[in-house]
Amino acid sequence: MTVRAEDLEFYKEHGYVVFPKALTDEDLEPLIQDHVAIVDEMARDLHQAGKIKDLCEDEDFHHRLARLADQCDEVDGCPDIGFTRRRGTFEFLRNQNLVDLIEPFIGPEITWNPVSHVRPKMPRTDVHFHQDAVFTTQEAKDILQVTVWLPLGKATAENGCLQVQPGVHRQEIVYWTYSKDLPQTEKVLLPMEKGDVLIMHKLTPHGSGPNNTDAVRWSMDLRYQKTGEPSPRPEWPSLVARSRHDPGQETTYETWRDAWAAAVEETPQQIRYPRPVEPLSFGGEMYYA
Ligand SMILES: O=C(O)CCC(=O)C(=O)O
Ligand SMILES: [Fe+2]
Repeated sequence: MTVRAEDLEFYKEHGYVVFPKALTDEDLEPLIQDHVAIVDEMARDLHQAGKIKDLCEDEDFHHRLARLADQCDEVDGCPDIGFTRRRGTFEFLRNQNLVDLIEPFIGPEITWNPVSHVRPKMPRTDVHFHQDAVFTTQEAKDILQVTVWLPLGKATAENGCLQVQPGVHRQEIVYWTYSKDLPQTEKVLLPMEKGDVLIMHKLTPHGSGPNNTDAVRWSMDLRYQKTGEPSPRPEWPSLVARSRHDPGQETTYETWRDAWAAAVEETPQQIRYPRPVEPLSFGGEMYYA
């Protein structure tokens, strides 16, 4: 799919843009199959530890993790990308259709950074409004970065699709204290289908309401930045997803996998960096072009 001038205009004005049917089932299948396997492993481990009675093998991908959680309070998600470091997931992070969409927003030298998650949003849970710009070290606070959000099934008002506050990014302010000081402006619901991709500015406030279904709302939220700028989470590995200048610089699966194995050995828990206490002007590049 090509990004049109009007898509970039919409993004500049509203701070987000949705690309319907940007990815095919074929693009998403390796990623989904990795997570089918991850949930299956979780089920077997829980069963072996005597924490669940039913493996729920007949449940589909959208329900199985929720049925495991029904049986065991300690299940509230699944291990994240760098902890499972599967090949299909790695390949997805640098999928050509995906990276083609990102390039007009940050340029041809594209790095995926580790402020990126697979998010099985469980029944009843919600996400408070925030800007993604706050998840960073102070050293990397001004980098050019976009959030890429995509559902692995249907995301609806009922299961807690993403919501955004359009236009707030144009204030060029980082609300470091998270939800507390965010301006109260219109919230727009973004129902999305599997295959749709949202690209969002790092200063756009967003969140999601409760998942009022008995299924998991699976999604990925990924961050991509211009290569060469500091990482917002330097203790965990990034990967060069595309380099037009020197494709030889693109990270291989083995390098990424081994770097993550070493990094989580050293830093197993996500670090919460100190944040300024007041909203502050954003000092970085707002757009690539
Ligand atoms: O998936 C959600 O509900 C929220 C995700 C989020 O905050 C993000 O993608 O940055
Ligand atoms: Fe976010």
